[in-house]
Amino acid sequence: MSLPFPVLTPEEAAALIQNNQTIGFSGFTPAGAAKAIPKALAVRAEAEHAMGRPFKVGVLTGASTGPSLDGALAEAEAISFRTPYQSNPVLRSQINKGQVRFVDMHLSLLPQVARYGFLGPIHWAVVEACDVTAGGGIVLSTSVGASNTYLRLADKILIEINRKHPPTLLGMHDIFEPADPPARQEIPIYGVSDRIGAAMCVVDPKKIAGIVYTDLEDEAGGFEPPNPATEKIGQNVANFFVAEMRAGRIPPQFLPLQSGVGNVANAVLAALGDNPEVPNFEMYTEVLQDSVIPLLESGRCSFASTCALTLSPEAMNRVTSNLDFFRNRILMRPQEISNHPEVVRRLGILSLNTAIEIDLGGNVNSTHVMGRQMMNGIGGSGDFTRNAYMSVFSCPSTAKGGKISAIVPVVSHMDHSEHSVQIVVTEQGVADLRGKDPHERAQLIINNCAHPDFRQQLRQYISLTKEGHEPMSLSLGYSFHRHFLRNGDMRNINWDEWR
Ligand code: 0RQ
Repeated sequence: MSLPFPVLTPEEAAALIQNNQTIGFSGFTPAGAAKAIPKALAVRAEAEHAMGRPFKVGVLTGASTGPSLDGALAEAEAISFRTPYQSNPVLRSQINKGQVRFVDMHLSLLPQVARYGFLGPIHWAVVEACDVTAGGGIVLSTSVGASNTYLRLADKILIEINRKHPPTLLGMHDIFEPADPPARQEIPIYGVSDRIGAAMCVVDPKKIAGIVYTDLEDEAGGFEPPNPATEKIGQNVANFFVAEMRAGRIPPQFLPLQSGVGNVANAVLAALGDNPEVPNFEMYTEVLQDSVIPLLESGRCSFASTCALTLSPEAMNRVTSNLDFFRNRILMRPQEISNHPEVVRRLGILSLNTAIEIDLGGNVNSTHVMGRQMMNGIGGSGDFTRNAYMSVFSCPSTAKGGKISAIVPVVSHMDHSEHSVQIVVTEQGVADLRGKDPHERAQLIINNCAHPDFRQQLRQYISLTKEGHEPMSLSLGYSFHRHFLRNGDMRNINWDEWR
């Protein structure tokens, strides 16, 4: 049956969007991101710029996206404002030069912040779907992100129907949006696989300005195979959880896992899957990467609740060619629900996230290199860390060929405080900070997690601090960073230079 909506080319769809408007795009990681319309919008922006006319838009998404959205729009210098997360090199550079206003936000908060009107009006929702009904039912594709909220709030809607994804993805989404205060009630998820919402988003069909047919793969990048450091980190995390289970602090049936994105997260999941002492587990997480698909197939992971299927085309094919199997094992939820503090706290999530640097108090910087240069953003790491049953942060103990210590006296930017971070893991070992005071924390982190090249220097730092509850020196706290910026290396500090 043909749909009662105008069928547009991407260019015709892009022509409807005006300078200075705000667009809520689908996409949580490159999974399910709109692709054809943003690319055409980038071409339009370049043409407008060539004629000397301004053309920039505000870009809201679920999280990062791929080259066709963030990449194309950034290269066209068409983004004025961006939230809540990104990972594109061109956009990152524009953010760090102050050319794009970027607001780094907890992902669970974004939909409610948009609903409360804190981000201003949302003129357009541009979402990818695998099916649309004449009555305004929209079956999203490989992610939910904040699409359900944008579809409801936006003045007008453009839909990319991507034929790469079969309409039979129907049933893999669980669309639920809480009421706003003072009418907010509990989110009734009591187990990882509980379904609480609808299989599709439903909008007023009059808002649909057009549909664009596409046939485009998601743009999820592959991962590097685990290296010795990431492999060791994975084993350290798995062994720690097994020891906690033996000690009775994790119940024998285990607890649901959340895992961030990236190479370290992938290696940790692989190690947990390989460890025979870790029982079959569930995941309540925001992103499913390739490594989870074989774990679901083998039964090591019995169910995965997520916001996005961030899969390579090969892994996605494995899912779509066996949909009856995966439909009973995967549920995609809005980011407001996949990352909701209430649910994370109730289910007792074991959270695994990655740090750029960690300080001696256990404070974590996940976002800014040398305190100034934005990497990607906080993403969902804060949603989970602050509310987890056990919150783990891991990273290699050094970066840039050993010149940078990931363990520093004081983090140069703080995303997760000592009050939320419980366990620190590097390839060197595990620092279990639970129930430890600041001086005990510092000793554990130095002895168990810092690279041997930096342990002595970190101990010297502590010896130079004055008596107090925290081992803190206001003058030397950033000595490692300052020494690096001057010499290109954090090693061999001359303390007298920085006092
Ligand atoms: O630089 O790209 O130039 O080689 O940072 O580091 O070791 O490859 O690790 O890919 O797992 O990324 C924290 C950035 C780690 C990521 C971060 C440099 C290092 C390298 C990448 P190169 P690795 P990963 C889920 C939850 C925050 C949000 C989050 C992240 C590059 O995991 O963005 O967890 N997390 N969200 O060389 C200078 C240091 C460094 C450093 C690493 N101390 N100083 N450079 N690097 N440490 C996501 C969502 O919510 C969707």
